[in-house]
Amino acid sequence: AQEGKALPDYVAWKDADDLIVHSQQTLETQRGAIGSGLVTPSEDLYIRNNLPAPSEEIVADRDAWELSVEGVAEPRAITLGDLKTIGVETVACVLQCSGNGRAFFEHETSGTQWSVGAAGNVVWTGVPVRDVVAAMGGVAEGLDWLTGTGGEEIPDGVPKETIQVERSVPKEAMERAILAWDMNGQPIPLAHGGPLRLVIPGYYGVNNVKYLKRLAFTEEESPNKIQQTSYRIRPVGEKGAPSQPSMFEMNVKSWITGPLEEAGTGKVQIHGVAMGGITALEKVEVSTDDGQSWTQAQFLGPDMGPYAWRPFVVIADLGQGSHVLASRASTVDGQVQPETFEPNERGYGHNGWRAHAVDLTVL
Ligand code: MSS
Repeated sequence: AQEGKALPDYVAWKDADDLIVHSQQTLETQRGAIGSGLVTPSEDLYIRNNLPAPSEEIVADRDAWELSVEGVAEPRAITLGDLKTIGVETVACVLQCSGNGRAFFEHETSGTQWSVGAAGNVVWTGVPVRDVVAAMGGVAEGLDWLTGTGGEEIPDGVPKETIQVERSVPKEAMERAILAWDMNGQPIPLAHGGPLRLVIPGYYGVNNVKYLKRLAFTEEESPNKIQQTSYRIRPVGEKGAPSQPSMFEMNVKSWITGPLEEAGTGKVQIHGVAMGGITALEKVEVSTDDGQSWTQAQFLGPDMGPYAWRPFVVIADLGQGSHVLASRASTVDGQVQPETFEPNERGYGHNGWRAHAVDLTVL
């Protein structure tokens, strides 16, 4: 692990060589370790916890975990064991922190200085939220938000609104949301939200609530700080407010994962990963001349669906000297990764291709 920090105990099973340990609660995948990886191995996946992870006890008897479902015609508590009998679906999607790319902003930002590695492509298995809702008589009338509450214990005396991880997303997102118990074919590790996690394909990481203990259809967004004022795109220097855009749908983005520093002359394989957010990708282009000309890249491996990322490759003939390598993704509905991205106070959502470019020296 870089930065001279050892892996924290609760993620001691991770691959230290592929990770950057920013803090006990924030670990990033190294850019070079992403490579052309179609599915991010759990050992390499980034970690972002707003609160310390709960004790391992909560994954001792996974099927006994209880979820309270509210805002449906027949609200009730249901165990994970019983949820498994309602339905099952597998979805591949990018899990990406809202602050991924924060390090590329030029203004000073508070928060973890993520480069590209607060993201991974993950395969989740669980029950579709729409099936759970159907089994409980449908969404009650007039409730526009789907709210998930995390299972971390809130210390006595701390008002829960100030720290509890509870996120609301527009109700429509329930059509593709799942309540997941498996990640990459294994029971979800505690660090990634086991025993039960709300997964909202195409939405930023923060909406994918770990240790899910309550799923509620609500009239309003959660009153908690993490919803009301945090995770909002706000002008530099301004305070967070509910009127500002919340970190829901992810934008189109790609980045090169290799080579990152040096290469020999002759043919060079330039590879990376690209994602469309909530829309499928149309193409990725690569430039080796600082964005003056672009070549269409080839996708590598199978298409795992619109919410997954796609590894790509371009083979280029590069002469000795320095080259600026950049990639630019576009979606089937015409969104194109922009050259630059407007600064925002907390440094969220950066997808500008120029800042993500690589300075390569060909020897
Ligand atoms: N959940 C809970 N419960 N808690 C916490 O803290 N965080 C968030 C999500 N969820 C949390 C939750 C965030 S913020 C993110 S990114 C994610 O998660 C991460 O994941 P992983 O698994 O990687 O660690 Mo930013 O937007």
